[in-house]
Amino acid sequence: MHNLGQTRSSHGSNHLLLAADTFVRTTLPGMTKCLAVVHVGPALGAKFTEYTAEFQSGGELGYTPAQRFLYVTAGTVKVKVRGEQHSLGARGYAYLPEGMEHQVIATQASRTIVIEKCYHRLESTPSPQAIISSEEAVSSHPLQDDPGLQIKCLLPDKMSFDFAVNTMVYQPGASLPMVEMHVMEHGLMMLEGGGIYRLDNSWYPVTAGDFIWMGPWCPQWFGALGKAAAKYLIYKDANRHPLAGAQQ
Ligand code: UGY
Ligand code: MN
Repeated sequence: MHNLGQTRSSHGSNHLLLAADTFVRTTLPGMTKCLAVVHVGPALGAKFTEYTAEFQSGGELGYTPAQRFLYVTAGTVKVKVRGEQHSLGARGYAYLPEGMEHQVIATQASRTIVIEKCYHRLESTPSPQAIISSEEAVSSHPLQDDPGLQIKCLLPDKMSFDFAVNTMVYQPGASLPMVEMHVMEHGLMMLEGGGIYRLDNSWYPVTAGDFIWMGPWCPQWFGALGKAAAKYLIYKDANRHPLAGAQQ
């Protein structure tokens, strides 16, 4: 039905909310039988890019010059790396370090969230190794002792990683315990349920399928609504000095 120009999508000075009705598909270099919905990237001031890859059976991602993290939301993909082949189903994920040759091929119609970031190496810290895993294999912990808000950290808590990717699950009525304002930026994909997201000075109703970008120090808060848990996958930069990358 024609929506008369209405959408929940919104573009603020330090945040972006993209509802699925405004997604535009494109092909990135090297992709075959695969379309990308690019949610955020340096064109907006972000220091990473995040996109949804929608594969036909046999579809494949192209080359990236950066680190790549992928999380499967539907279907099954094969990740070929270091001469091995791994099959990832829904909630499976992979971290591929910068410069590590690999292939990602869908074995059926599939959808993955892809995060890519140029690596910021720390002198005297070895670069991270590839990780192939599944969310089920990761244990959760509550945020600030609230059992209604559970976090899973999908990447190791090590200085060699310059970003983190977590899942956060809120029982109905659970919320962030404070309005956060921090140097890190976020890319967030709502995976299940919904609620109200405060971004800067606006409060948005959000639901599964929405994408949110929060720039550095964007005021942020979330409360889950409805009768089922709300869950999101969230990226944040991590473990680097705030002056890293600044011009002399
Ligand atoms: O890790 C975080 O900064 C997270 N608590 N932020 C968020 O959920 N908006
Ligand atoms: Mn945050």
